[in-house]
Amino acid sequence: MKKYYFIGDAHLGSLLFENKEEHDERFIKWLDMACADGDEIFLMGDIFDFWFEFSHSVPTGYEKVLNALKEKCSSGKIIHFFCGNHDQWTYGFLSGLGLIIHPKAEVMMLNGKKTLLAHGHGLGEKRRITLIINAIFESNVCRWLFRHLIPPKAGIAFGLKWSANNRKKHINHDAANKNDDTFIDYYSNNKSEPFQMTWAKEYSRQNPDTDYIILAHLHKEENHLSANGTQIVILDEFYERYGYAVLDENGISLFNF
Ligand SMILES: [Mn+2]
Repeated sequence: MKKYYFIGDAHLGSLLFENKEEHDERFIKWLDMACADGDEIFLMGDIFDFWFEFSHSVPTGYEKVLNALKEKCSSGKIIHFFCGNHDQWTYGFLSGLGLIIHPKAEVMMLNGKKTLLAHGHGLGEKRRITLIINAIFESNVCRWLFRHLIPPKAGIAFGLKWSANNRKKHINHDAANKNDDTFIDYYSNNKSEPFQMTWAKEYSRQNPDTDYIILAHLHKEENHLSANGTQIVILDEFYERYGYAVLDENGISLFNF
């Protein structure tokens, strides 16, 4: 039986963090722990707050984290990288470190259990503006233009700002947290069921042989057993509560680092 570790939404490098280096260090410490104890590591998306590979350069400031990832891969550790909505623009650099890149959702057999894995953005999404933004981000034409026509320095600055503003907007929308300037996601206080959970329940209904569904993106931990017996797990974020999950012979367990 193998032991698998899962982590998502670390948002490394975010302009909203007071001490980015400290946050990077904590992520690397987690990686050390997970690699020492686990067989395979799953990075479930939005590990970076903005990752974009230009034709001749990649974002700076992530060197320590990238070196740590490269070192683990070189030592033979299997590390999966599921693209999130903040770090979906990779064109060979991250796979060059040894990471196994998954641009989309995947179904894998983990310890004989049928497991659906994805970052989770866009799944069951009904908000028009989010669908439009997702389509732009995924468009090959837009990606090519951004990679080749925008100077990398300006592109990265824009990306980090977009990311931080995005989060701030969600915070401001949330009346209960109007005065709270921390890194709280909109979904954390949204009363209705997240689209992703509704989507996952429907997926389980249509694919009742699915044992596990593991997602991230919502910045809020969920652990739900569907009517068909699928365990739906949504990972917590890794910047405040430092959530992560482990899958081994005892099933899935959720922890805080
Ligand atoms: Mn996300």
